[in-house]
Amino acid sequence: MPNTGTPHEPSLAERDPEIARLIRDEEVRETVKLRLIPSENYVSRAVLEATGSILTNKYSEGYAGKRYYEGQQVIDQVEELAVSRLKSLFGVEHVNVQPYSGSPANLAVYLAFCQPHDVIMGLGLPSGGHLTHGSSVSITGKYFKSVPYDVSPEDQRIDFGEVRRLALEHKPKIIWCGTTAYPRTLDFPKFREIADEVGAKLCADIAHISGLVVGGAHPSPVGYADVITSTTHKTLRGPRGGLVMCKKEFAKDIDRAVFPGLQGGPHNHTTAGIAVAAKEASTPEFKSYAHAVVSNAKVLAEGLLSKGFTLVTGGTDNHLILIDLRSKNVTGKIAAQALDRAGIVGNYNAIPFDPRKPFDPSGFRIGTPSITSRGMGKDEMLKLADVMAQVVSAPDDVKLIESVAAQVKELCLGFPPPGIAV
Ligand code: DSN
Repeated sequence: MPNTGTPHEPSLAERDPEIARLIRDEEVRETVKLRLIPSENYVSRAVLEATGSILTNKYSEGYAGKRYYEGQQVIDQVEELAVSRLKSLFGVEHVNVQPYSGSPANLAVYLAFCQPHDVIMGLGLPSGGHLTHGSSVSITGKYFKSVPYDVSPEDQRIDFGEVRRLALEHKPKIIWCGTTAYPRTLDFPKFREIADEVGAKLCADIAHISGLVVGGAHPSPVGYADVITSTTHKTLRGPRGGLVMCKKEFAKDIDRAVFPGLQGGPHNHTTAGIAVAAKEASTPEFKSYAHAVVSNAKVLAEGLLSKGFTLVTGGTDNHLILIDLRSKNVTGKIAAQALDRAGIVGNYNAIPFDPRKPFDPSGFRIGTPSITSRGMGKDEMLKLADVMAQVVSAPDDVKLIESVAAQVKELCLGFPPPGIAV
């Protein structure tokens, strides 16, 4: 049982009823709505307990056995357990579990391997890349010379001809392979070939797919990438945090970059939550979950196609679907807001070569990690495609949206999410 304080201490509800009520409101929202944002998920009760523990009280700059504060008898064990579980889960030689999230994990990679103004390459943001892979609005596009590669206009898949041509021309220090809005399998061997040809380090950012990778539902970059980064809270189903994994030869550079290069004390309560998530992710049940995430996404994609939706790349290989709403004559924002009112929560998103602006783009991004964590399957995916089509074709129809919201709520109540007492 978690320590809930001494009996004379007020509970959260007594001490701060406003925050207690807001947490309860969010629990209700996460229960009665279909959460389709592909980077979100539900953590288990066990992960929640570890993350909400008194381990938040301790400072522990440094690494196990080499800390700058005394009193690490317990924290060293927590971090060592997290690291050893992650090493065997991913099959890697070294793990740093201290990055506060995915962006700091990626910044640590730059700090370890690059000097300011070095050339770096990553998938462009409009093609489904991440801000920290060299976007001009990110520090990574300001402090480094970013040469983005894109997807092909023909099939909207990564254009390896262009990756190779740009790499040969610009000789990047690092090449990122990683995505936030790309529905297809990443070809790590192909990236490796190009990185070898130009002497670049290959950095795989598997934040979105790390749960699929460890569950065997997406190929692993291990053995191809020099460095692998990830968040811990997406398909991996841990608390919000970050990881950098690498070969032993880069361990010192990566560790120095994370601390003292970028961060101070690690968030030990998060480390404990990640350790629990790593234990959960090593089970056969998690493997089934990872495969179910992908099969649900495929069924949902087929359902959407049958309702006349256009999907970027024509479908999905992973947990994510990017809808091009132009054929439905509605913008991403209008569709996203109408669907949210109907209890179907995704995010408006740019599509490749989007003629519209990023704040009001043509696409809508959804994914199946959260609804699969609730145990939903094929029937629910087909129902979802059906109600999505209804809402998108009449985003101003208040009566329809109320009716869909009621159906969604009923559906959701049949699939209680992990970690939330209904
Ligand atoms: N914000 C994350 C996502 O939604 O994909 C990426 O960092």
